[in-house]
Amino acid sequence: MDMERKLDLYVEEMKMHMEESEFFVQPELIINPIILEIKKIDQQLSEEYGRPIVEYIKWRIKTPESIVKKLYRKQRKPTFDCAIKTINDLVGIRIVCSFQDDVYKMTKRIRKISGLKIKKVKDYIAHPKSSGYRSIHIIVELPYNEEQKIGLEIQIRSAAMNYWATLDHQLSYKHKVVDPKETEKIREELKSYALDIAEIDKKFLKLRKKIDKL
Ligand code: 0O2
Repeated sequence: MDMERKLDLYVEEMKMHMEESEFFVQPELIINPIILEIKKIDQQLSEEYGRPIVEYIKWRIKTPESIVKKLYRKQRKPTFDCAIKTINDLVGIRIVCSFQDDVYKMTKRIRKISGLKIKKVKDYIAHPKSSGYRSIHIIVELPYNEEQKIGLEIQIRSAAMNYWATLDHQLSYKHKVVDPKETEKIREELKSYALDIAEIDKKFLKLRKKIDKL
C-alpha cells in the first residue's frame, strides 16, 4: 500500500475515534470556562491600563489530518492513544495582543488561573525558533477521562508576531512543493522579515510608552 493511502486510513481511524469521544463531541464544555477566564483577565487588564489589551481570542480542535501528520513527522505511532498521550496541542487557544508587553501581562495572569494545570511555558519571544517564529506557549493539561489528560496549548503573541506566523504557516503547510529552490528562497526571506517585524514591534512599544506618558 502506498504512503498516501496509508495516511488516509490513519486519518479515517483518528476521525472515527474522535467522533466516539465525549470530549471531542462537545469540547466547548471544557474550553468555554477557560475562554471566559481569559476574557475576564482581558477586561481587568484593559481597565487597569485604560486601553484594549487583547485584539482577539480563538480556539480550535486539531483536525484528524493535522494530528496524523504531526505524529508521522515526529516518528510516533499514528494512533488515537498516542495522540492523546503525546500531542500538546490537540486543543489550541490563540490570544493575539496589541503589543509585546501585553503578551507578557496576559501570560503572567493566565499562569495564575486557579485550577489550571500548567505543564510548561515556552518563551519563543526570548528564544525565537530557528524559523524566526515568536510567541509564548502555555501547555496545559485538561481532564480527558478518569485516567488520562489531554493537551491544551495557549499561544499568546502580538499582532505583529501573528502577521508573520500566518504567512509562515501558509508556506509550511503547502502540500505540494513544486519548486524547492524557490521555496527555500522564500523561507530565507521570511526569516529575515521575522527580525524586521520584531524590530518594528519594539519600536511601536517604545512609541506607545511615550504616548502613555503624554
Ligand atoms: P498547527 O497546524 O499550527 O497546529 P513539542 O511540544 O516540543 O513536543 P510541538 O507541539 O511541535 O512539539 O511544539 P512547538 O514547536 O512549540 O509547536 C507547537 C505549535 O506552535 C505548532 O503546531 C504551530 O502552531 C506553532 N509553531 C511552532 N513553530 C512554528 C513556526 O516556525 N511557524 C509557525 N507559523 N508556527 C509555529 P503544529 O502542530 O506544528 O501546527
